[in-house]
Amino acid sequence: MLDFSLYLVTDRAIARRPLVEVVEECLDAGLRAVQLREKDLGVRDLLALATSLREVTHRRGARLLVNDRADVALAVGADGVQRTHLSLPVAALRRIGPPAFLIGASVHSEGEARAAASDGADFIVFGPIYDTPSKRQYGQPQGLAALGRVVASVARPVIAIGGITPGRVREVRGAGAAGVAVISAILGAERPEERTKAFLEALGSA
Ligand code: TZP
Repeated sequence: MLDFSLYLVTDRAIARRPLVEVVEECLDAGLRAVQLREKDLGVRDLLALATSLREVTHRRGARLLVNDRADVALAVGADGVQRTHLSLPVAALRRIGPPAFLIGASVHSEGEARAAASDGADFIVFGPIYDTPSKRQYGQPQGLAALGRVVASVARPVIAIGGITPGRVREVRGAGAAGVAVISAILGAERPEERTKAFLEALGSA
């Protein structure tokens, strides 16, 4: 079981203020898990940002996962890695990670979700569920019915991503999602901490 239902995914280009500052406010509002996902950053800048995020998450007992870069995750003592189809396989991540290292798998189809679950990923992030400007490159939104099929086909928690807002949490949960992953609805908000609270209330974990 996951100990979080709201998973903030970073995109510093969307944040209206320095990313670490915004993430800290969200943590103070009750956020329990952050995924560092800054694909354009060189490894040293990524490491510096991961170090800062590790500090602010650790101070509040919150989770930090790093997208793709297991080396950076391990170097800063992050709780886990969020893998994509281009990342190290789950078995290799298990070998290099500490015993409780969390491995999330980002997938875009039911087949990928099944494969990730049978490889031993701890949880699945599936999307985009709705249309989202941040992810047009992944094609058409998959919708709630596809989310329901993924949930039914894997014995792992499934987190929904892509265009999620507090108002959509109920239907996403209704389709069986264990939680939601969010970029723009939080980071792009004028008051990210208020939006975080709105998500947590909608998720019933405020
Ligand atoms: N993977 C599928 S959709 C997406 C990712 C990383 C982007 C989600 O961003 P937003 O702004 O929460 O729709």
